[in-house]
Amino acid sequence: MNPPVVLTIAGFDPCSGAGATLDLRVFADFDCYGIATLTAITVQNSSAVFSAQLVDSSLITQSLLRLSEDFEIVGIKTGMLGDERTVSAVVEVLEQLRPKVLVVDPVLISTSGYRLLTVEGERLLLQRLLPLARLVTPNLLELRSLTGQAVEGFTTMLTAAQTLLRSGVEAVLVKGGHLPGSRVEELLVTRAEVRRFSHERLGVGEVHGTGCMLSAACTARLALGDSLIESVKTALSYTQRRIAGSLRLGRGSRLIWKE
Ligand code: PXL
Repeated sequence: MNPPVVLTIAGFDPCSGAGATLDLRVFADFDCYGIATLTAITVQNSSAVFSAQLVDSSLITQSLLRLSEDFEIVGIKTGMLGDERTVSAVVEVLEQLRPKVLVVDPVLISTSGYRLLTVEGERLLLQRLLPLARLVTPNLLELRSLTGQAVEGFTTMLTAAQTLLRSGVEAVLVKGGHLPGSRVEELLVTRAEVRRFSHERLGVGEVHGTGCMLSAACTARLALGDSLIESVKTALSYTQRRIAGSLRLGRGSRLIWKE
């Protein structure tokens, strides 16, 4: 039987530590056939993002249309989208395609402080992309920015996640890694239930691309037909193992390698 075809719509990180090339590695790990539409070429190394050239939105539209007329795309993930023109090009195609599995990683700002989505793009993502999505995977800073609410602990994390559900997205997975403590709490919130996942902080130091990895793994598992909860559990434990196996190849953050 053929593997499911899964698409990432994301930026290019020349370190392969995040973005589309990392997503393709994750899809392959889960025996999904990965394809990609690039939204941007970034200039970065393992220490920082320095600049980015966005891909023309008409090229993105053409790429999405050509891929979707050819393949039966079972799952789609979005990562770095850059600006409002890209978000609206992506939304316009996805409103036609109505993919069963759409996972939105709301990539806003790199750890080094470089903006990967404009403010107007963020507004469009909230208003038009999230209503099409099965899952959105913000970290605490992204959750704060998307809801305008302070997020300082478990209770405020839950309230803000419930606010984000009002966008129309089916589920919110909040990554709690930015909160202090020896354990990391992750929270999955749908209209029907709240699940809390907790694990020991690995303490290996800054690892690049863990958010991309988690959302790509969720996309692959959902495309393979797992339930939302099973997909998230599998994706979280896979990401933990990969963080444990990360390497310091450059002078900055560790990069994902093997388990
Ligand atoms: O980790 C967020 C991210 C996603 N996509 C691209 C990136 C980054 C962070 O640097 O460069 C292309």
